[in-house]
Amino acid sequence: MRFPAEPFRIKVVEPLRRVSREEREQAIREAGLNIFAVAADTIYVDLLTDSGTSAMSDSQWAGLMMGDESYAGSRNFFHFRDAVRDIFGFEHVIPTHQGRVAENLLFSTILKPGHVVPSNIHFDTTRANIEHQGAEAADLVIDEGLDPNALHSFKGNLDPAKLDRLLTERGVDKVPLVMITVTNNSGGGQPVAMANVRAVREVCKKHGVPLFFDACRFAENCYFIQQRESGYANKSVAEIARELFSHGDGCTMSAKKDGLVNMGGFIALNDAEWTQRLTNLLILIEGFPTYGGLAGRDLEAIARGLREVLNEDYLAFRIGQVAQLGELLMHAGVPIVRPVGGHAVYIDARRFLPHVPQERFPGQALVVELYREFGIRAVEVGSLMFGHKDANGKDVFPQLDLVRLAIPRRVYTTEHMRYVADSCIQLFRDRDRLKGLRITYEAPMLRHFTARLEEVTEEPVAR
Ligand code: P70
Repeated sequence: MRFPAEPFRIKVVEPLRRVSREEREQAIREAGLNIFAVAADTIYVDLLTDSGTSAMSDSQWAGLMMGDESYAGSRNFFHFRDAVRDIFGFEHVIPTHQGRVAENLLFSTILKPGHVVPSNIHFDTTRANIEHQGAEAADLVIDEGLDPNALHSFKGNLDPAKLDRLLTERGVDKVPLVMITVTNNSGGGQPVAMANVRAVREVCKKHGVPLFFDACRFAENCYFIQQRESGYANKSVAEIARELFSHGDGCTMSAKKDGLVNMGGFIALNDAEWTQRLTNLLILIEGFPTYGGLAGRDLEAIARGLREVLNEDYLAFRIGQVAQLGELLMHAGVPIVRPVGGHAVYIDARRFLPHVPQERFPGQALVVELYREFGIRAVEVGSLMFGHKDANGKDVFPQLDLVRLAIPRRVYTTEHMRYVADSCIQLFRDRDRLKGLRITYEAPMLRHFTARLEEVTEEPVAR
């Protein structure tokens, strides 16, 4: 497929050291076959995450020099607040140092044990912050959103009928807000349609419940609306964003994604009373309301990044680059989740390694081999990340074992992507030699970050 070439040129370069296969072999062994424990310096193409890994523009770097580090009333706060107000349309803007703090502030202010918060699919940190309050996180994505092969233009949509049922059954007193994650990261970076947001809004209105967005990848979502939803082809992405957020009462945001910065986040909302309560807690845990855990220069970089991310030449390149990686893999028969989402390509590890059963972590086996052979870092989103033992000590596995190739923004060239595609294709041809893994150490929670594993040499038990 063709897509617009990079709408930027390179002014500063960060050299990449190519290390030998032997060096990588040693590094991954010492890391206990856990990619999180490998030194980033030994990686050639790092696709662990698109979060906090963007390249800033010359304007953003220049903005850093304009940082006003006054404790209160920094000029950069006003630039930041005005950018958020212009783009999202919410009145009150509360800076935080990253997305999960915005979530923590919001949920610890308004949630009580027994509450339930519906979303299309909550991102892990969002779910964890809800559960931390003794509340329940309910995922109500449309059925197609859970099927890796269902071709649907807006697989991130929240099912309004499921939402209506939940609100009727639980009662509005138990549901202080509804959320929509754009794009739906946990479902593969799939977009949500404007029509769906309107339908969800109607259900919320009927029951009198506020609607919030997890806005991390809002520009990518709005670009998909422009490209795919009827009635939006002639609207700018900025106009679409304004319309999208006009249906909500507020949002949480990790600016590490579509803010095009390496650190930062915020909450934006219209309700003055909630703002007051959130601000009181902000001062306790993050800082004064005009900096919220960030330096003045960081606020300036976010203000500029939020405006830049709406540039449509950038978005056409960005979405095209990710889509092209997906197409190269698909054409070679590598099983991936379809359609390709906004920020990442997901490989279906169970179909890639059908001879490795789920209890032998096919996704992680693939991640280890991509690093060992090619110096590429991906992340497992499957049995290692989500598997756990039930009350009887029996293993419970998720439906899907995926490997995510998340693409940092404005960082890698098209040739890097071709290298990634060629490497995955070569590995696919050699897949029969890959072995399953077994855990030798695991922590009681969030085990994937610190687990240690080893290769299993004997034949896996037949199931
Ligand atoms: C990712 C990172 C972060 C995130 C998100 C959504 C929809 C909130 C947050 C939290 C996390 C990650 C995963 C694997 C490896 C490295 C990092 N997503 N909502 O890559 O924001 O990180 O700023 O607290 O996607 O998907 P923050």
